[in-house]
Amino acid sequence: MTFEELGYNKAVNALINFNEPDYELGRVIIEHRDRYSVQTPNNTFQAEITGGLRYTAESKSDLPAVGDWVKLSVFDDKSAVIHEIFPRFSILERQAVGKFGEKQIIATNVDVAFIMQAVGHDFNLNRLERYLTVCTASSIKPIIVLSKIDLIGREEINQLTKSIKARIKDILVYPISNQTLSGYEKLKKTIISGNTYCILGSSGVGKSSLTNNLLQKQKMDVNSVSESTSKGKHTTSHRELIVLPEGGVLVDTPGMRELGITGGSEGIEHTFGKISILAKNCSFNDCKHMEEPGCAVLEALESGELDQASYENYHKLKREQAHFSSTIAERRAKDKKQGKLYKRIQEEKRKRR
Ligand SMILES: Nc1nc2c(ncn2[C@@H]2O[C@H](COP(=O)(O)OP(=O)(O)OP(=O)(O)O)[C@@H](O)[C@H]2O)c(=O)[nH]1
Ligand SMILES: [Mg+2]
Ligand SMILES: [Zn+2]
Repeated sequence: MTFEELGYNKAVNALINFNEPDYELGRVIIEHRDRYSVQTPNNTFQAEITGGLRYTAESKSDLPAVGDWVKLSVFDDKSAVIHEIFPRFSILERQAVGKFGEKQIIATNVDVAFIMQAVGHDFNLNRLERYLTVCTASSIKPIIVLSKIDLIGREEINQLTKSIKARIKDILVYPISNQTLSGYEKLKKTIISGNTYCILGSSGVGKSSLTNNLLQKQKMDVNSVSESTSKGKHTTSHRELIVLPEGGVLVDTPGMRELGITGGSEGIEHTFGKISILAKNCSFNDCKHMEEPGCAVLEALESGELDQASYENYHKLKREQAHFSSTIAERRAKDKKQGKLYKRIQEEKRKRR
């Protein structure tokens, strides 16, 4: 295997200048409870992190994640220690489930995300906009994959594709079937050596089925129970980075029930490009498009030029993002205050000595 086959491309090279004879460069392919599987061109290592790395980590984001390029010292042909995590050119992250104001990394150094939705009851435009927002906020190119098209007719497939394009500008949509392999040739053309792809989507849409088909091996477990009885059951329980035989690196992920928005508002502005463009014609620069006079967004809504559901989703994601940012700010302020208090106590102790 070469570094390129492992996903080392221009974007990575711009951030890493690795030239240390005593160490090896590797990529984290699986995150276990207390260790990591790290792949190098010649070997797969089970690696722990140095104590230093563990103690200086201020949050989980400072620890290795699937997709990271790391500096390794090797013990034997199986075990190694991670000394350093190299800067990431992209971080795919969401709000940690049940922990407001905390982030959870899904994968790093990802070039393209396949946002997968199955035709039928999984299909949901609001959720597509949410996934797109998360991807564009992380500078990851999103591609929509519509799966299970063997279950519907051609006409219906065209309708779904049309409804996506009507709401979301400049987006690639690939309808596929993991069963008949219809649409595979087109999708495969987007996968190129040196790039890393991540498959995102709800449980049961066919992420692992796609992974196995591209890998030409039954590596990932696929749900074998009929859909009606397997509701809410997740088949894939961990993220794994997989090197494809025909080039490209793929990260299969467990189905996600929630994809909480983090980060800034650029992702939202980009996803809702239509609103951003309209907003330029609002009377007020800081128009919130709620009830202001001379609001071009509200006018477009009135005339039917802008979709009502998309407008409502825009505000929903905006509120969520603002809430997340303020929680982060509060947390930082609290940490800072506690830090100051701690310092003062230490100083007073010293004086008393
Ligand atoms: N008819 C049809 N069924 C499919 C297709 N793709 C996957 N399935 C079936 O859907 C079920 C779920 O597929 P998986 O590949 O396990 O789905 P997943 O997205 O990996 O699910 P999680 O790992 O739980 O997130 C399995 O029974 C598959 O056989 C498809 O294109 N058409
Ligand atoms: Mg799976
Ligand atoms: Zn406005």
